[in-house]
Amino acid sequence: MPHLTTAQAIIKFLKVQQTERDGVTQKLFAGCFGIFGHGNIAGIAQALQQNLDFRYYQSRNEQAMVHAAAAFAKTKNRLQTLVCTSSIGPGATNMLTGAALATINRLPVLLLPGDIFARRNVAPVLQQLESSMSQDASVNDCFKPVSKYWDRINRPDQILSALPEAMRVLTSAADTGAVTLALPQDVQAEAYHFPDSLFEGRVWHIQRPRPDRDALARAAERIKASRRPLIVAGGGVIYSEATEALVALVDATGIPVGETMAGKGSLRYDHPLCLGGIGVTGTEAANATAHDCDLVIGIGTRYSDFTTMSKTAFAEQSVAFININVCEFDAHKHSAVALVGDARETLKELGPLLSGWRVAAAYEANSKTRHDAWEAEVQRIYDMRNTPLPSQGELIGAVNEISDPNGVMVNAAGSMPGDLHKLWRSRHPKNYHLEYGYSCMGYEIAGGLGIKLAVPEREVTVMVGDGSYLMMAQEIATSVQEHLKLIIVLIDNDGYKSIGSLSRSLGQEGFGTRYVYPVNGRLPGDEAKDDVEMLPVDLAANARSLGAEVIECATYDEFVQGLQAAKQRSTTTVVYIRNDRYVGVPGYGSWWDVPVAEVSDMPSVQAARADWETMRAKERSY
Ligand SMILES: Cc1ncc(C[n+]2csc(CCOP(=O)(O)OP(=O)(O)O)c2C)c(N)n1
Ligand SMILES: [Mg+2]
Repeated sequence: MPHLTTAQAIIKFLKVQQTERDGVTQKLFAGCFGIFGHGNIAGIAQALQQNLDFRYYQSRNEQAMVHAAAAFAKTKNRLQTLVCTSSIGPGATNMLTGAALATINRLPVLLLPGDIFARRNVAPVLQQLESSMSQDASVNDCFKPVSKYWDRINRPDQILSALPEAMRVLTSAADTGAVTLALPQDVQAEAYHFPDSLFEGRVWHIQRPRPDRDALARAAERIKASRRPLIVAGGGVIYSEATEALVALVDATGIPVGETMAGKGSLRYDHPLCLGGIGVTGTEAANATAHDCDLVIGIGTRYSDFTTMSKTAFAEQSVAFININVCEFDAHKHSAVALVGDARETLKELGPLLSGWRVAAAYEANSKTRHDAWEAEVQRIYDMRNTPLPSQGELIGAVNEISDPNGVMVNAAGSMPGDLHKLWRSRHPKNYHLEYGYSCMGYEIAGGLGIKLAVPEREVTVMVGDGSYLMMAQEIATSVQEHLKLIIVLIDNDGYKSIGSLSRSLGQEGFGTRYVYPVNGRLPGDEAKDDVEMLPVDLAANARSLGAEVIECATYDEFVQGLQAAKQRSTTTVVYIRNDRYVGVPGYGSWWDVPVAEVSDMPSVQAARADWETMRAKERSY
């Protein structure tokens, strides 16, 4: 019966938790990120100090450390993750955005925010949210809707039941996300005689559930009866390591594949039936195929509005769905034949039931033609040489061609996700790391840090816009501290290229999306064209000040040289370049429902509203 503080017992427990899948066993937690304050200094911080075999990493911002943990877990296909400890109050609430991101992307992270005194006599402690209605309220209650499991540990012995529940959720393919254990600062430091059994190593077997046999038979019949089936490959394909099983099914049946943001890389870009990204940010090839398909086979996708083009992508009147998903909730979306099960095992069991069946030769040939035409379009954009400022498409091309094919590229928000979804040539399933469940500005560098921690042997290239960079760049310092080298491609266009273009599409002239000085108390938008005064902000100098090496480039050729030089450096290197705010990659007939003001004095808004109403009428209820 070891006599330990609650915090010591938690760390001792976490150290011996393992996962196993396909016979491979590994530690569930690779360590702990944390920022200390009075809410965790005597508890978790003290426990980490006396458990140096459980690696502690500093971070500069609690939100960033949760992003790093989520990116780490994503890179590890959710078989491993990191713990995040914070103080109480602002340190804790800084983690909320990270928690939401992890839960929405179905990525396991364990959050240990400090909490107010359980014993209450000294309340209100510094940073306590007081409530006249209850003494059981704290800011940590905000974690409830963004956590898949939430608990507050008011007595040391509560961890005996809370920790196993937390582990169950973290290791559940269907139910994973952020797990929050709020730890009152007094309880963390309180000792208790914990039973030895708590610290016996435990292996959490990650299951590969098989789908219902009858449902599988129904799905096979449905596929054989289809004429223009299309697979939508989501993140589940990659997390389940089902990419080879997918290739086998595609090769055997001739069914083409469109990929979601999380699913891109399910097939190599040069597979003849890989149609690339699908949906709002999708390719001409995938979206034309989606428009006419009569059967959608969704694998490991939750069908966000980006995937369904706000329910307009699949336009065939009789279109039906088959969903392979380990999560029952997702499997049943769109009145589908639901195959509730692991992607890899389900594909393997579906294969024999389709044996001898293949799509019509003309359909397959058409898919291949579309693939080839799309590849030519990508090359056209890669080869564009816009002046005086380069276009984003050609910069993406350079990064794709120069980065290590075995490396990882990470991005999350701005205009880049859409361009990357279309243009990035994925060479392996982990080549393209897009956080697009939450599309959170500020994820990029923190996420890159988590990825590099997960796969230190791989080259990690962070692609980040100036807006995202300004929101959260401070983890450059952590990457330098930990010798976790990142190549950071910083694309500066003095504001929001993405929201600027969205704003113009709504008739709103880019209002509030440019980083320029106000004129007569008003911030100029795109209507002001070049007649604006730029700000004296120097992001290259900023990156240098955080400890990165910086290569400033002015032209495409300098950018190519800069990328090559960055690969040779041993420390985090920022390749800085400005790009054109207005030269974009075409939309290829895509649409996204962003409601336009119903009444306005601006004729441009009224016109946009009329267009919106036409498209709104096309939205389907599948
Ligand atoms: C935390 C957060 N706040 C706001 C948004 C909405 N948003 C999406 S993209 C964007 C601008 C991104 O600017 P930048 O990183 O410079 O990329 P660019 O659009 O210029 O490519 C904003 C404000 C968001 N996605 N995340
Ligand atoms: Mg920008």
